[in-house]
Amino acid sequence: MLQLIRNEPYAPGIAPATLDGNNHILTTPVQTLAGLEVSREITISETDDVAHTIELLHNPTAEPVTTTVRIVGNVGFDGKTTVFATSDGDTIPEPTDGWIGIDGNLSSGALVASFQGPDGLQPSSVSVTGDNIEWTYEVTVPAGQAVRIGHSTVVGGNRDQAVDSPLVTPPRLVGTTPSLAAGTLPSESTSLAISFSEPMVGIDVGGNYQLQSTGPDALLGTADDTIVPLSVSAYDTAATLYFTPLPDELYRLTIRAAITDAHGNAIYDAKVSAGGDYGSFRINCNIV
Ligand SMILES: [Ca+2]
Ligand SMILES: [Ca+2]
Ligand SMILES: [Ca+2]
Repeated sequence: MLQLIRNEPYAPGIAPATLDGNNHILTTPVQTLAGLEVSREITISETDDVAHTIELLHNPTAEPVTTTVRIVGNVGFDGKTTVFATSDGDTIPEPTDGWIGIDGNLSSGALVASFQGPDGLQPSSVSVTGDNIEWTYEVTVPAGQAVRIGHSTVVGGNRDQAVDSPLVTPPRLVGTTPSLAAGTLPSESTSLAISFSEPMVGIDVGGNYQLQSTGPDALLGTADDTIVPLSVSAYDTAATLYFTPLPDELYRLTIRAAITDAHGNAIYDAKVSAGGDYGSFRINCNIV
């Protein structure tokens, strides 16, 4: 990870970094950039494959310093670099995303980058370009004070492992009643209960679900699809959808990304994101 203040790189030269007594926190030497004393603390967790980095910006002057901090990391996946998920359910890195999942298009391990400024400070921009991830903050450090910008990287053997780190824990769809494991529901079904891995926001809003059937052309996703009216009752980790008895047909249930956990994380499912339509969770079911 490279840090730049007003495009000047933080490169503290040959002075050695220091380890704390437990060998868990690495502190890099101080370099003065744009009037700020800049250093970095890196904490490696033994238990969860997470590296936490704190960019420490200390203002030793008597005036506030406002500057641009750009943090650039090489993710190491070269030309295969793929953003497979972000916290809001799409694959677009944005300043509002709490985390970004990146891998080598399923060819190797995966990582999740999480960045949170102090007091809710959001980056002004985030991008993944080539195999670099880069985020930029506009920061004002008050006179005589310090600002810490934290970011963390989780490494996993694959997408699921990286995303299931305690740092991220996006909600998952646990299952349905009746089960959709076989891809079917009984004919004339009138309800479907959906359970999630944690309490969810927005699960009680009917508009956050869409049940559609193929319509006359027997194809899903075309203009003649029929939207099935539904109602929902929900609490905590579960929602039950109610509808009039469904005739035999192919249906698609879309669970919208507006349904999130308490931290705004959208539902994550590797199979769906790999299909390139991660914004909503879909179940194709033949009702027979
Ligand atoms: Ca996003
Ligand atoms: Ca969660
Ligand atoms: Ca159709």
